[in-house]
Amino acid sequence: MPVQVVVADAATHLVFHDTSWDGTVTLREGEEGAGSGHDRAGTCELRMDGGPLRCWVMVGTPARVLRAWAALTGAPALPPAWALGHHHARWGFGSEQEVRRIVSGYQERGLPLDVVHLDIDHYDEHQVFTVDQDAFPKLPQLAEDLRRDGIRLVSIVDPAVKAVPGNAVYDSGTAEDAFVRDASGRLVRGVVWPGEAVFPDFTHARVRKWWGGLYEERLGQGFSGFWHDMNEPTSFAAFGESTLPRSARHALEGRGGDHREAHNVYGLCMARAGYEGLLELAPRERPFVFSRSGWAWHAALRRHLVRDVTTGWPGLRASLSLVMGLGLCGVPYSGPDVGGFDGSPSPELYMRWFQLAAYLPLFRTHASLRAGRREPWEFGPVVLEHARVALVERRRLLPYFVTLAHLARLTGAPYVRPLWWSAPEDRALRDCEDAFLLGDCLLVAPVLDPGVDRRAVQLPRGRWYDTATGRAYEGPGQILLDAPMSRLPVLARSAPSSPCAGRRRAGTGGVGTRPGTHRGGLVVPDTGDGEDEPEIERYVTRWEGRKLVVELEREDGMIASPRPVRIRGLDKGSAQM
Ligand code: NBV
Repeated sequence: MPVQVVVADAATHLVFHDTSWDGTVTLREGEEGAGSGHDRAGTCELRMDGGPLRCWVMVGTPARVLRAWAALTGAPALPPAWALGHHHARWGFGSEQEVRRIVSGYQERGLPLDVVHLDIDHYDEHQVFTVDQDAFPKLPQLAEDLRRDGIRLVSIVDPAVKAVPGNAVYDSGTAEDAFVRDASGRLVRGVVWPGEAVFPDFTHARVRKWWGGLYEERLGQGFSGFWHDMNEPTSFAAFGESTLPRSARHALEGRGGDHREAHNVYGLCMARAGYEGLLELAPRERPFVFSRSGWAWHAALRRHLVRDVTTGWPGLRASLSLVMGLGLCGVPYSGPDVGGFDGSPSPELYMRWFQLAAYLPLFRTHASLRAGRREPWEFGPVVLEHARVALVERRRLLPYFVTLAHLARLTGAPYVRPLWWSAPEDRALRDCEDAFLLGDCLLVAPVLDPGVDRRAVQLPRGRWYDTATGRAYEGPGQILLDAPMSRLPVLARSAPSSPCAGRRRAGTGGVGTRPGTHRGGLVVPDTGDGEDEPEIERYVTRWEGRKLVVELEREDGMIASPRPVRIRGLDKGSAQM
């Protein structure tokens, strides 16, 4: 994604090098003139293999820059509320019984679970848009039973189509002339999971329309969401590049061109095909399509997964920078495979990953075919109890995540923001990559190294409350906080209010607030799905003598809060609602 965000004393700016060709961006650091006043500016050198030399520059505060970026490329899509809960995936569930066993494992232990993902092993011989009838003979029934328990099913969708007559997708794609060809008109064949395969040319509107219609089969099986994988596109190769040949031809929306130009936008165009198909097939539901591969344009489709992150402490650290980086590039919804894709994490690594991901937009445990287990109860009773705390907290914060999803759609601001988001002039914050802001209200300080039970946290300006102890700290500055295995340090900013679920399972819930002066917070009371535009609620807190008053601001004035309000950091009785 050729997007570059620069934070400097003068201002923040975003540069988008608007071409999908391959290229390099070389950044050279400037030099400070050691008091001589002759500072040498840094430089950015761009070399592209082709395409127009076109770039867009947006300047201002980080929030303004991201707002301009969203205005240019479109608003990020709004996920259905269920997609902001906890997802559990595995390559190799292998059967309906195993899926039911895992789901019961969550339920019997009282662990919240919202989504289960089926990987390529549920396909018939790895063929997309099919089901292995031996292992999953009653998939619609399974989907219905899970749905009754508030759990959605997500299906993996790979673009490669088995090149064999009799495969319904191959046959209909052939009739549609949907597959990528070479310059002499022959089909480009590759090798992927189902064996010899061909690839739809998603850069053609007609092909997208055909592909989008294929999701009807998935909806009929009871799936609610879709996970696009292998869409770089990947084609296995013993040597050379594991993708289509550079000479493969693509429609490129009628202009015509080759894979050098189409490669980077292939995943994006596939997402568009799925998204638009779903909008037509199920117009009353928000399409949930997330993708391993994507590109910078067409923000409505920008929803990503951090791919196959390696199990290990460096992988955990990388997960956070990837989610934060994607957010700054206009992809606000993403998340890693908790525990890492391969191998077997230690209980400590698993726990710390789980705790971090509970505060990231996509919260998904997942692992490879031969990797160790990722269920919270597989790491012993202590980890299980700590995982429960993280899962319950995530559910409590669901209305906050829903609000952040709306704010991302309306303003382009990512849910997960670097600490310098509202104070880019604070150089100490600019150096800090091991903590983040979740919206305006929360500062999360994950543990990213083994053997840590206390960590330094760099605070932005303002008053911050430790959510575990209630103790207040004044920023800017650095503090040391306890980070026992049972929890991560999380601080709440004074004054803004954040929506939290009360005892009810999800929904809009109540408002949690902390004392401050004349500050407010936003709550978006969303129905969870569909396209209805909810009215944004703005809450304001103010002191009235020794009483803290929380009110809802409306066009005709202020009214008492219509929602239950929980005040932290105050003696009982000193708040009025
Ligand atoms: O579909 C199998 C895997 C999937 O589990 C993983 O999450 C993807 O990123 N997929 C890659 C293909 C296998 C790659 C080794």
